[in-house]
Amino acid sequence: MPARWDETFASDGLAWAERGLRDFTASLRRPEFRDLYSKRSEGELVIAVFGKSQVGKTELILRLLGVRPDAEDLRLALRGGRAKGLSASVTAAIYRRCEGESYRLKTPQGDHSNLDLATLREHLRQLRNDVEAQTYARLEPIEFDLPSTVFDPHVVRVRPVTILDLPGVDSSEPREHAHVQRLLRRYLPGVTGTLIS
Ligand SMILES: Nc1nc2c(ncn2[C@@H]2O[C@H](COP(=O)(O)OP(=O)(O)OP(=O)(O)O)[C@@H](O)[C@H]2O)c(=O)[nH]1
Ligand SMILES: [Mg+2]
Repeated sequence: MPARWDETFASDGLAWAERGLRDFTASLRRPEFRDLYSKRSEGELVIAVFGKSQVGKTELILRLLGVRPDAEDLRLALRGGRAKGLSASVTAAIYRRCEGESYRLKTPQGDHSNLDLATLREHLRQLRNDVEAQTYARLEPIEFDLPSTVFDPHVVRVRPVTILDLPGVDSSEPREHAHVQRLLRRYLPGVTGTLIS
């Protein structure tokens, strides 16, 4: 016998909606989408930063997260050896603060911890080579753990927020265009909001 709406609602609160969202989330086949939706259902905001190449998207995110403006070596490493003016971020990325003193980079190809900045830069250089050679086509965000020493100690995190760094839409490197287009088509419809920089 079908349950009456008011009975279900009165006894179950909004649990039915949460169950529906869980089932929907579990049904998503693409793991990177599933992860973003589960963050949303946990109340975590997911914001994507989208815009042209070399306009300061990565810099904006680092500053929003509270990375110190004078952490120049980190910024250089994140460019993966790319000269100023050339497109730098080659795939979607998420940055997090961690308590240790070293860097960690997690990609679908491996989880690299205890990194110094020179090694981090080399991993990113290799990743770019793989994207350009079309031997890397994974769309999950790569994840950076950044040590607390590069953060301004006065910045307070008020609410969980995941900021997704995307490569520039008009990258200067034609060999990465197809990968970038796939990333944008994949992520822009699924996030809570988009910052256009
Ligand atoms: N003066 C100044 N320079 C900035 C600012 N924001 C970024 N830059 C510089 O502009 C360059 C590009 O910044 P990124 O943050 O790498 O730009 P992006 O949009 O992430 O570039 P892609 O990853 O290639 O798409 C870097 O050399 C930054 O140091 C800013 O507000 N002021
Ligand atoms: Mg960038």
